[in-house]
Parts: sequence; C-alpha cells; structure tokens
Amino acid sequence: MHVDNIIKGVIKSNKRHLAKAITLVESKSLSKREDADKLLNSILPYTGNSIRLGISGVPGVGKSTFIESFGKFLTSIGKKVAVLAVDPSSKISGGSILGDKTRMQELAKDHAAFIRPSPSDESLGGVARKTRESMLICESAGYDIIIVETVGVGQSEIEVASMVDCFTLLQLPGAGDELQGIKKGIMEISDIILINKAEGENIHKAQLAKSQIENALHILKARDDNWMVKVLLVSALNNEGVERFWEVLLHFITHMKNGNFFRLKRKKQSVDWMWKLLDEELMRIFKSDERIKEMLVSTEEEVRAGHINPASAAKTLLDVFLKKK
Ligand SMILES: Nc1nc2c(ncn2[C@@H]2O[C@H](COP(=O)(O)OP(=O)(O)O)[C@@H](O)[C@H]2O)c(=O)[nH]1
Ligand SMILES: [Mg+2]
Repeated sequence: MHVDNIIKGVIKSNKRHLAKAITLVESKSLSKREDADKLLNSILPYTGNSIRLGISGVPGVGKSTFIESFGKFLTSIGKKVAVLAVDPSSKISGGSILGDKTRMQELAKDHAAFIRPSPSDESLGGVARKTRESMLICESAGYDIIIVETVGVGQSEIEVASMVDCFTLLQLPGAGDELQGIKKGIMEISDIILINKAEGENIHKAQLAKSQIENALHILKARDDNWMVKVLLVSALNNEGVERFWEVLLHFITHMKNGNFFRLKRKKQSVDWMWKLLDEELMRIFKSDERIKEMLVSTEEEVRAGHINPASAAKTLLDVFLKKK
C-alpha cells in the first residue's frame, strides 16, 4: 500500500490503515524509514489532542485486566481508546506478556478500541521510540485516550513516564510493595497510584497499603506542578473503582492545564526526545566509524589494565573521530 493511502486512511480512522502505519514505523528497513518519516510529518497537524496515559506495575498486578476494564468503561461513554505496549521482555520471550491479548479479549472486540502489542525483537530504546511514534499515529486517527502499558521493571517505566501526560502505577495490597516503590524512585514519577485487587478479604490490606503509601508520599518533596498524588483502591476484575479513576484522571488533566503545566510538560518531552534521538544517532555514527572500530577494543583493554586513564582515552578517541589526529 502506498504511504499516501496509508496517511489518508489513518486520518479517516481506518483501523486497517492504522495498523499498516504502525507496521511502517516499526520497520527496520531504511527505505521504509523514509515513508515512515513522511507519514509522521503528514499526521503531525492532527496530533496532540488525546490524553496519554501510562500504566505500570509489576507483572501480575493486573495492568492488562485494568486496562480492559477501564477501556470498556471509556468506550461505553463514547470515547475511543488505543492501547500500546512497551515490553522489554518480549525480546527475550519471543511473545509478549503485555501483548497477552487473551486478557483484553473483550476490549479487542470493541469497535472503538485499538490494541497493539509491543514490537518484539527490539531493544528498549527501539521499543520506546516506536511506541512514541505509534502514539502519535493513534492520536491522528482520533483516539481520545492512548494507554501505554509497561511492565514495572527498571528503565521501561522511566521511558513511558517521559512520553505520557499521566503516569499511573498499579500496586498490590500488602506491605513491602510500597516501600520498594519508593526505593526505585517510581513514586516520584507517579501521578496516580492504584491499589488493585482491593476486594473481598483484601480490602483491609488494601486500605492499610493506601495509608502507608500516602504517608510515604508526604515525605517526598513537593512537586513543581503542585499536584497532590492520589491513591485509589480498585478491583480490575470486578470493574470497581474504574469510574472514580476516570474522574481523578480528568481532575489531574484539568489541574495540569489550569496551571499551564500540561503544555510545558509536552514541550519538554518533545525536546528531551529530540536530544535522546540525537544522542543515540551520534553514538551510532561514532561507533560505526572505521578508525574508531579499529581502536575501540584495544583502547578499552588499555583502560581496563590501567595503562591509560579513561579521560585521555576518551579524548584520543574523540580526536581521532573528529580527524584531529
Ligand atoms: N482478585 C483479583 N485478581 C485480579 C484483579 N486484576 C487482575 N487480576 C488477576 O491477576 C492476574 C494477572 O493479571 P494481568 O492483568 O495479566 O496482570 P499484568 O501482568 O499486570 O498485566 C490474572 O490472573 C488476573 O485475573 C483484581 O482486581 N482482583
Ligand atoms: Mg499485562
């Protein structure tokens, strides 16, 4: 299919074209990349109008179940929802725990929903880039809410937090988790915290977790945007707390827009992204330079052996790269 047709289809919100457009930006071929860039430039005027929501948490906490429940709620009130996954594990497992569609079967059947699993065979950096681009494509196709699901292990949630308007963390009821969250610095980047599986005999534990987390949040330093992080109890399985989450999410967005933080955050994210791409590309060019390739192994070895200090090794490599030597 010609890229111009794909563009037209995406803007008309045709799901088949949307899927093709995402496949295009996911492609590794350089010739496809030109088409992908053309597509991204063409759709740019149609982007920026949705709510970008990140959902994170440890495997098994109930992210997919929650997204399905929340997604169905959203379509029931007339919203269009797109779900994308950032799943660094898909590279290893070949299949994706996040893209596990069996958990979103209902939502997948919904005409107003679009679900796309994480591209497999990719580094985290690659997945993050593709997810950002896919997010923009879904926006231009008129999706009101874009949900990015990521597994709560290490760097992937930082990546996702830096591409969304609202970062929501799912926690399990019970002690320990909340403290772990603080240690890893996830609390600092979370705008809303949901304690999932808060039903039946879990309720008491969930309430305890809620107050522990709230106490922990008080200790964190005040945020630049003055938002007070909300902690809610939900049961994704029983569709409980989903509507309340929507209210809080809207409240958060309004808060951010009123204080002019919303635009600032997105602008900062765009500029940060540009720098990130520049960093990556410069590094790629550096490492693929013939003379650098020749020197790299031996230079590393000399640094390791303590024969040259790291600073002068770096300087020599740069000088060679910049053809000063
Ligand atoms: N009891 C209970 N189980 C849940 C709830 N949400 C999810 N689960 C279960 O927890 C397991 C993991 O859910 P899943 O959505 O795949 O978690 P993910 O790995 O975070 O995406 C599944 O067996 C779900 O049925 C909930 O609110 N209550
Ligand atoms: Mg999942």
